[in-house]
Amino acid sequence: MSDTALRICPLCEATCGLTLTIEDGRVTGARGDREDVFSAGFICPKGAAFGELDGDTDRLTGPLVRDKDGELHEATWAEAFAAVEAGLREVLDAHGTEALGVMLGNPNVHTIAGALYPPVIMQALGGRNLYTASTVDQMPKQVACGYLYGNPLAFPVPDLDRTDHLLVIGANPVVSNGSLATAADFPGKLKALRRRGGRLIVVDPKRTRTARLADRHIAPRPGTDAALLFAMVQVLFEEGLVALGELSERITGLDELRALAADFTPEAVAAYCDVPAAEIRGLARELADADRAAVYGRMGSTTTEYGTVASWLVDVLNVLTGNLDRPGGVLFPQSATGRAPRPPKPGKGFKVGRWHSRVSGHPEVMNEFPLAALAEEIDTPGEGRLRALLTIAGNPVLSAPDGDRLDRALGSLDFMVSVDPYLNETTRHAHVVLPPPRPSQSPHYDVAFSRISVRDNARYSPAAVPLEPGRPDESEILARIAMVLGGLPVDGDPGGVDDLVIGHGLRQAVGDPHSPVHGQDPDALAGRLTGATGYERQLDLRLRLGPYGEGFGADPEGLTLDRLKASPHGIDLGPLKPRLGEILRTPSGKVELCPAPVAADVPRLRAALAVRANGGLVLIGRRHLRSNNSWMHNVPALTGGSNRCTLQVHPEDATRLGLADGGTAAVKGDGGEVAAEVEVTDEMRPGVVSLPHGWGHDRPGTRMRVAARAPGVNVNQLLDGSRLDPLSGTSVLNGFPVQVSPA
Ligand SMILES: Nc1nc2c(c(=O)[nH]1)N[C@H]1C(S)=C(S)[C@@H](COP(=O)(O)OP(=O)(O)OC[C@H]3O[C@@H](n4cnc5c(=O)[nH]c(N)nc54)[C@H](O)[C@@H]3O)O[C@H]1N2
Ligand SMILES: Nc1nc2c(c(=O)[nH]1)N[C@H]1C(S)=C(S)[C@@H](COP(=O)(O)OP(=O)(O)OC[C@H]3O[C@@H](n4cnc5c(=O)[nH]c(N)nc54)[C@H](O)[C@@H]3O)O[C@H]1N2
Ligand code: SF4
Ligand SMILES: [Mo]
Repeated sequence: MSDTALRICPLCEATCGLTLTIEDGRVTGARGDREDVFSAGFICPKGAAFGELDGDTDRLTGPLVRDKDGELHEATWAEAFAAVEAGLREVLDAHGTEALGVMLGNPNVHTIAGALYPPVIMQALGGRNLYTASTVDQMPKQVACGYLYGNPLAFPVPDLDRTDHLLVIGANPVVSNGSLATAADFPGKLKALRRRGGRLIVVDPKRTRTARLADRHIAPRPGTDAALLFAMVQVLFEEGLVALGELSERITGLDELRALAADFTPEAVAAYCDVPAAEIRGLARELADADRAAVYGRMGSTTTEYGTVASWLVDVLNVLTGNLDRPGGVLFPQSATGRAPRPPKPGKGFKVGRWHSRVSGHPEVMNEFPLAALAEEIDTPGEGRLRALLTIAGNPVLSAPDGDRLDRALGSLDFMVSVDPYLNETTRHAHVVLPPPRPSQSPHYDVAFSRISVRDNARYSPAAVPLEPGRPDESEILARIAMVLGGLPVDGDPGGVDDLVIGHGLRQAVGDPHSPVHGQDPDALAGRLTGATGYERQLDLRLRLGPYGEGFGADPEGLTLDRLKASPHGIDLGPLKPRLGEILRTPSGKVELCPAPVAADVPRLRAALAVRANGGLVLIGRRHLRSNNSWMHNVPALTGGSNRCTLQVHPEDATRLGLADGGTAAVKGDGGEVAAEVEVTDEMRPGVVSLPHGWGHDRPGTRMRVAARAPGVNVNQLLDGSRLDPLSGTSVLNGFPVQVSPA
């Protein structure tokens, strides 16, 4: 018996709609859903392998619990939850809240459960030891947006369908399919931009697949983008090209910015960036000249030595050219599950450092400490040491600096719980592993990515394959953990967690004079929510009270979960619209163009300009279309073919270093040494080598048999965790020094 079901792909940020073929409860095929309102049939090899990934026989089907001899064995769900309760309670009772750390990994932004329950878990715990993948990723952008707009989650995204000029800084969307700019078929949109006469310019030390599509490719020395972007700002001021348009009344700090940029002339930065001054000047003039332009930066701009400064300057350029909050420029999406628009008002502004980490004194940023500091918080003795850890959808042994140290630290914990479908490099240390069901058995709504989509839309896929009786979904798993941390018995009704969240949300809404339900009875409103499960009722609440919602009767045509379910290919909510006024929550109520904490980091950059490059090699990362971070190397459909974990080296460097294509190189960094196969390619810029992350599947005690056969090496072993962007606590993963020699 074969059947089809629609499912939004959770495997990257593009959120493509898939049509799954299902036979006897197994996914036997996946193709693009041509009727999907957002992706219109686009699919990539990962989406096409959804069935293989979903049906991977190494996926855990039930929980694992560590016995007294230290061995993991299969257990019932009731036993596993009881073990979680006992283990966490013991640590918390003996050592207090601060003894438990929480690590949230990337797939949390790809699940409903990951969107709805981790905040409840953190609140129930009341602790200050949160670590996430953000500090090996986009945190610099969040900090920059926090200061500029007063809201660290307000990301302006490039209006890909309408722009005339796209300047890409350190992103490779033809391979990554886009990030912090959710667009299905990003490659197609870049081609369409060029077809309609627009320009694509890529700044990347490597001639990537995206760079090959571009009108122009500029290859700076890694880590120098902040200086290059500053020089563009300087040119805009110097040549009278600043054109704020309607933004002129809505910004502060223009004079301070001009003064700060004054000495970053193209000539002053050219040698540091290794880009001719005339080219930098040209970049600025072309940007100013374009009718509608967007500057867009990603990993190559954020995970660098000056990540926050570079991320800030990306937005500064959009402001100075009048392209912020304008069609064809960069705009703030309006998510259907976000808050309904509020009248503009000044906010409290963005602050970091409300508390500091125990060992290195890192400031908290958005309640988080740097992921790079997790190991030291566990293995450094003393009062307040982390003794227990909860990981949800994370594999920091491979994704964070110095995996060997973290690996040892995790092995020393009194108690560790992992919510993860695999027994991998990280979860192998857990005392209890709680696997979520397969993606085909999980519902989907992109709470996170609808905040950053290049076109507003709402799409919901219910689970395509029913859960086995007694099997908890990921929402229930996380709700039960929240119950333990909140002091409730773990075997109680997990729906109570949803009721609490819903009750809290409704009480806030009825007390809010701008809400359509102001003054109404929250219990009566709760009774009107539909949805078969707690998370569905939460979703219904968010949709109803959101910007497109029916507001419990206020707009009878508006969105509800039922309406969304009646549109299985999704609901298109139109192109992005200007809405800066609703976004701004800075103390001044304006875009604060020259925030003091960012300006305070500029002398560090200025000092770097004076230091001549020593000619040493630096390393950058890369991604592969058939992979995602560390967890897709166990699927034969996505891993066959030649070795992908190679050290890419420019021919000149290869000759100078005595490296042969196909030979082995020893690569050494602050944190250790790895040996990798050499791939000589002139796509690299001289002086720069590249190694992908997410590899190194050769540790014992994992259960990923395919991955273990071609383990690759862990690039993050080359780091010791000390190189951070100081404003965001984000690791420098791109542009760090290495030594390379034949092995
Ligand atoms: N050197 C270097 N390091 C990097 C990067 C780089 O470019 N270079 N990139 C960084 C970036 S951008 C990121 S986002 C991080 C990622 O860092 P992590 O989030 O730590 O790593 P992932 O490999 O994404 O691990 C995801 C984990 O979630 C599990 N998982 C998959 N699906 C689900 C699910 O539905 N539910 C649950 N509970 N678990 C699930 C997987 O089995 C895996 O254990 O890595 C960072 N590390
Ligand atoms: N196929 C695939 N897709 C993915 C992922 C994956 O692993 N595989 N991971 C997902 C995740 S978690 C994320 S965060 C996104 C990331 O999405 P992207 O940021 O688009 O992906 P990267 O490949 O990290 O691209 C970073 C680019 O920056 C360049 N770069 C490195 N250093 C510098 C520098 O100093 N300056 C400049 N200008 N450029 C530099 C690199 O050469 C690279 O081309 O991708 C997502 N999508
Ligand atoms: S591009 Fe991303 S969302 Fe689309 S099919 Fe591929 S992995 Fe899935
Ligand atoms: Mo990421």
